[in-house]
Amino acid sequence: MTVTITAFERSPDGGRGLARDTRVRWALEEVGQPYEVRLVSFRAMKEPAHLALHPFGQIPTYEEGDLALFETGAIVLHIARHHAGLLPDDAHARARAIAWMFAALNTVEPPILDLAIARILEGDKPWTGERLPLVEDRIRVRLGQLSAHLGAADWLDGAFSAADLMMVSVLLRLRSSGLLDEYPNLAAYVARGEARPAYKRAFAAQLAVNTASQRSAD
Ligand code: GTB
Repeated sequence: MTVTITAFERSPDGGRGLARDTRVRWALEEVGQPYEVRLVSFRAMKEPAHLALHPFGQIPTYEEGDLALFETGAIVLHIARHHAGLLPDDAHARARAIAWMFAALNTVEPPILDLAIARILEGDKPWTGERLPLVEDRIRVRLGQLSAHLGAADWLDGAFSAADLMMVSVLLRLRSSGLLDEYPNLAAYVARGEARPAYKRAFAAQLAVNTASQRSAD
């Protein structure tokens, strides 16, 4: 069955892998599922054809036969449940891996998104100087807790799983802030994720799109 995802026609990050199609591409690469990509412009994302797939007018979406999904957590979990390699077989270990996926999205990602909003969307506000250290400290609390859990382990709970794919994807957004470097085991954890051949293929694929769109704009 053909799998089609959507991605930015031109990502605001210029292809640094921060847009959320990268985590879906990574999951598909990990399980060896070929996929097609439909590129969408910001305008097309808000038009009825795309809104029928994604009620919030965002990317990525996932189509497989008559199944259409949005939300990267749901998409990656769907891929992991239907292919070997991203979730443990043991029922308890599987449930824990899913719990860590939720933790990445619901507990770790929100303060990281707050930082992106504070810097990018609200960077010119008079209160930004006071707000930024508060937001950064909330991230440090989460990173400290995550770092304590990970300790010297390679992955969150045994072998690499969709939990690590999601957590590394979320943490990657912090790279430019320098915050990750305050936690050497987390920096090494993210580097381990990025070193996976499947991640490299996913990154290269989204970069190729953005390099091509940059060329056509020149
Ligand atoms: N909760 C949803 C999910 O996980 O699927 C969130 C999806 C989402 O935020 N999609 C963004 C989007 O479509 C792209 S990934 N935005 C357009 C819109 O809302 O109109 C977020 C993103 C965008 C850009 C960068 N960047 O340039 O660094 C990083 C992340």
